[in-house]
Amino acid sequence: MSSFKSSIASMRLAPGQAHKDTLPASTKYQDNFINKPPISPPSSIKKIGSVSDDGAAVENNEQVANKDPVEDWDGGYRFAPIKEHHVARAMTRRYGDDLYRTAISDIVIIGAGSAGLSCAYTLAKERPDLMITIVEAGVAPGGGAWLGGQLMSAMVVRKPADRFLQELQVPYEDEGDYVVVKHAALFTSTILSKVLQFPNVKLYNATAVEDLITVTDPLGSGNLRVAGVVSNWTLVTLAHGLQSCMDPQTITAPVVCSFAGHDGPFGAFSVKRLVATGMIDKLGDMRGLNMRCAEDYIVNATREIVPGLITGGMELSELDGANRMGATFGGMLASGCKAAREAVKLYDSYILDEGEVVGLKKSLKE
Ligand code: AHZ
Repeated sequence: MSSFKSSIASMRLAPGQAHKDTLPASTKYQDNFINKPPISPPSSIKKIGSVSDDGAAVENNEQVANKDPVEDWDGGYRFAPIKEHHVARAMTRRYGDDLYRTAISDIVIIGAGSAGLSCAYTLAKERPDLMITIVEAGVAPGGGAWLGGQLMSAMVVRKPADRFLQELQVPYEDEGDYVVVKHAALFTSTILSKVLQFPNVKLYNATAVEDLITVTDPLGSGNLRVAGVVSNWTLVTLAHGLQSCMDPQTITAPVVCSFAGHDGPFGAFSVKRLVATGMIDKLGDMRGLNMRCAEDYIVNATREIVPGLITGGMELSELDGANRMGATFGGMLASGCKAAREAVKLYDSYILDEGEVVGLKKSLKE
C-alpha cells in the first residue's frame, strides 16, 4: 500500500508546475509531438467551422452539434447532440439512485474475484427478488481470475465444477478429470457480463469495504452480529487507511458474504477485522499448497462464521488455516455457489425490519 501511495505522491505537481516540465529536457515525446506541426487530417474528412473547397462556409461546431446522428464511414460520421452536463447528470443521478436503493440491501458480497462473482451469479439467478450489492476494491472486478496462474492464460477447473461453466456457457476442453478454459479472462468476462445484466445486482467497483457494521444480535445472548458493511472509494481508503475518519458510506444488509481473497493489503479483510473486533479469536493462517485436498475443504467449509457473515474462497483459508490450491479454480466457483445457498437459507430464516434482523421465522424457532 505504501508503494502505491508514494507512486501517487510522485505524480503530484508542485504549484505552478506544468505537466510538460516533468519530462526530461529532450525526449522522444517532445520530438514527436511538441516540436512538429500537427498532422493534417485526410481531405475526405468534412471540416467544421472552416470554408469548403467550393468556397461555401462550412457549419460551425454549434450547428453540427444540433444535427441528427449519422453513421457515415466515409468522413461524415456524426454523433447525436450532447452537452457536458448531460453526461455528468446521466452518471450522477444513477449513482445517487443506486446509493439510495442499496443503502438497504438483502445481501452484500465483498470482493468480486472468482468466488464472489460465482456467489453473485447464483444468488441473482436463483432469487430475482433479492437486492444483491457487490463491493469490489479494484477498478477491474475479477480478482486473480484474469489469468489462469502465474502469467499463463488457461484456467483449470476440476470436475464437477465444470457444471457451473456449462451453466455460464463458457466453452472448455475436457481433459477427463478436469476441464480447461482457453483463457481465464473468458470465464471472468462472461460471468461478469452475466452478473451485471441481472436487474437485482449493483456492483460498486473502485470501492473498498473498510469496516463491518456490528450490532447486538437480537437472536443471540448479547453476542454481536454483522449487519452490513462500511465502504469508501478505494482511493480514499488507500490515502487515509482502513477505518479512517473520512466519512464512509454504509450498506445495511442481513447477510454479508465475504470473498476478499487470501492475505494482502486488502485481502482477508473481513476475517482480519473480526479478529480485531474480538468477534473471532485468531486466524489459522493459510497453509502451503496442496491441490489434492485444498479445494474440497474450501467448498465444504464455506459457512456462516459469525452471525450474519458467510466466508468462502481463499479468505476462508486464512481463517481455518487451510491449504491453498494454486492455479485450479473449481474450488472458488463451487465455494461461491455454496455460499449463495447458505445465504438464501439464512435470509429466508429471518424476520426483517428495514434490512435489520429482528427475529426468526416461527417455523424455524420450533
Ligand atoms: O480486490 C479484491 C479482489 O478482487 C477484493 N477485495 C479484497 N478486500 C476487499 C475489500 N473491499 C472490497 N476490503 C475487496 N473488495 O476481493 C477480491 C478477491 O479476489 P481473489 O481472486 O483474490 O480471491 P478469490 O478467493 O475469489 O479467488 C482466489 C483465487 C486463488 S488464490 C490461489 C492460491 O493462492 O493458491 N488459488 C486460487 C484459485
